[in-house]
Formats: sequence, structure tokens, C-alpha cells
Amino acid sequence: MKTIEGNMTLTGKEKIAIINGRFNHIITDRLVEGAKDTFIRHGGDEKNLDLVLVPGAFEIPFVLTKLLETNRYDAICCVGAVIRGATPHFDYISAEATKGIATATMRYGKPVSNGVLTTDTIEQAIERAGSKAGNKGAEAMSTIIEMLSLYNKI
Ligand code: INI
Repeated sequence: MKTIEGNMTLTGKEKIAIINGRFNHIITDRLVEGAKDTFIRHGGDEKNLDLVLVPGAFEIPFVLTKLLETNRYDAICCVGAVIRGATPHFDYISAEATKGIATATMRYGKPVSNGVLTTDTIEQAIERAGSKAGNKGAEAMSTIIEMLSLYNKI
């Protein structure tokens, strides 16, 4: 049986963008740090890493689609933090961000990862932004490193 699997090593030539939904930036800045650190640790060259800031998670799919259209990037890592409040806003924003990221990924056929936190509380977000439950930005970057390698093999 032949197994086809991505590896976790970058050559230094890959061009990757991070899109950060700035809303709840105390959290999302930590996600960007985690993603950047993972990119560099796995062999990425910092000059090939761009950070694109958008106001919130709702705007991520639009900018993601625009960036994919340019064909400038090999893969794109999306981070953001949607935290539940007193109104149904959370449900609309998180659903649109998730659906939009998935739609753009399928449409442009490039590795994209979803590192947008959707949490009930700020504490849950802090736990996932570099403390108790790891760093979801770092995980999102690891995912596209593996997917990019797999993409190049198939
Ligand atoms: N955007 C987020 O990224 N996280 C949130 O928790 C959030 N809340 O709670 O409102 C949020 N709202 C802004 C939204 O993403 C858009 O920027 C805004 O609706 C304008 O389109």
C-alpha cells in the first residue's frame, strides 16, 4: 500500500499569508505570534510571510478570496477570535467566517487553514491563544505546512 502524506518542512521559498481578524486583538495578536513562530521553526523565510489585517472575522473570507485570486501565495492561514456575547451576533459572524473560509478553499484549490476561535467565553479564548489549550494560530500554521506539502505531492 502506498501512503501519501505531507511533511512538516518548508524549503524557505513558500509564500504564505496570515489573515488576522483584529477584533479581540489581545487574543488574535497571540494567534499571529504562534503562527509566525511555527512558520519560522519549520524552515520558512520571514520575508516570504505577509500579515494582512482585517477588522474582524466576518471580513476574513472576502480578503481571503481576493488574496487567492492574486495567486501570490502558496497557502493562507486565517486567524481570528469570535467570542459569544449577549446577542446572536456570535452565531452569524462565526458561521459566515467558517463557511466563507471553506468556500474559498474549495474554489481556489490552495491550502487554507481556519484558525478562527469560536468560544463561549474570553477565558476559553485565552486558553487557546498560547496557554492551557495551546495556540490555535500555531496549529493553523502547522496544518497548512502539512497540507502544502501534501498538495505538492498529489
Ligand atoms: N468580530 C470578531 O472577529 N469577533 C467577535 O467576537 C465579534 N463580535 O463579537 O462582534 C466580531 N464582530 C465584528 C465583525 O467581525 C465585523 O467586523 C463587523 O460586523 C463589521 O462587518
